[in-house]
Amino acid sequence: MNEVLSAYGFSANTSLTPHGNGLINRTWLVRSDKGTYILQQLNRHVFARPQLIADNIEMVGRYLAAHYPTTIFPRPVRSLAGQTLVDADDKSHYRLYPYIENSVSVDLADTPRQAFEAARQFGGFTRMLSDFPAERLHETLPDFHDLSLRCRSFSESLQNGSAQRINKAAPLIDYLQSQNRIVAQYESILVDPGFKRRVTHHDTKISNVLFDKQGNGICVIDLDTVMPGYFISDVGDMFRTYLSPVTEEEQDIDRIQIRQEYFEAIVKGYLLEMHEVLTPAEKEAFVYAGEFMLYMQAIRFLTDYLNNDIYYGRRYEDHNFVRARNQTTLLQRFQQRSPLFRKIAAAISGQF
Ligand code: GN1
Ligand code: MG
Repeated sequence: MNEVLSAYGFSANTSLTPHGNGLINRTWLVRSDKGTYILQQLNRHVFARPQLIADNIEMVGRYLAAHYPTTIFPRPVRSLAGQTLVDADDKSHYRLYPYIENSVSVDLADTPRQAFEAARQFGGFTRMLSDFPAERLHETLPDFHDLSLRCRSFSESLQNGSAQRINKAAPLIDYLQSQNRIVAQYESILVDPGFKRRVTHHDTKISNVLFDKQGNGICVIDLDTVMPGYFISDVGDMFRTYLSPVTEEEQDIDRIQIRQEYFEAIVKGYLLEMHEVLTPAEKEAFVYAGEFMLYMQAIRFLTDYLNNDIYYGRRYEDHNFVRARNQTTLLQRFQQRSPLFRKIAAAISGQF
């Protein structure tokens, strides 16, 4: 770590404290005599080509600076040698961001207003970039939200995974396999000219938005997975992570619930920015967005469970089983509300 800190010119009396709770990268708050920063170590098994991320951030940053000069967009701090990524001896890559003073981040949405503000930030991000040619961005994680591919990986884990775990997860496996119309609908979106490939964030959890002390959204952060994609990824991941009062880590399924006011807040906040950008076909797909992301996350956790936790890791024996069961329960509870939510989304959309 010292070699990394000295690459940025930090002195010996610099303190590092772990920050946030992402599953993939490692993050620290850096306090130094030069000021406060955020340092991140990119997971080199997941992001095999970190230079692509740095290029994307540069392209997006330049476009926003030229077209929306007042927008806040945290760009990486360069090392003394002028690099945006610093290589360490252990082959991992680090980058540094300025810490935005007076910003607040939240780990779990606990008011509908936070959900609204976050949705507005993610919607605003895609809207500001709606004239930027999305295909110019690199796919930092190829096929990241390709549901067909995730299903094939799930099928492979049923062939080659742990027999004991397959047995234990049988009810979850049966339910998820019975829902393959969610995959069929995704495949029809791929060939539907009404769905556009847009600049999509792909990780819209609430901790990826910074708020000010009054609770207004300031900006979105964590641009590792900004790539061309569909709006259902961003809206769906907001439903997945803001609708329930408990996270994907919750073991007690009775506590997993769907909060209707949060659904309304996300649709309103997102449409406030995106109503002129989204096509009619996309506006009809809000509820599908939730099913898409919940289904994908349920099968990703379950696949990893069957493959003995090689991707997400685990802190206890059945951790990924618990996560998969949590996401499957949330999917089922979301589906129970779908007819009502379709009406609500259509009504909100009609207000713009
Ligand atoms: C990972 O690292 P984190 O927590 O931001 C994953 C997301 C999942 C999420 C589930 C690159 O995100 O796709 O939705 O875990 N990111 C990657 O918690 O796989
Ligand atoms: Mg992330």
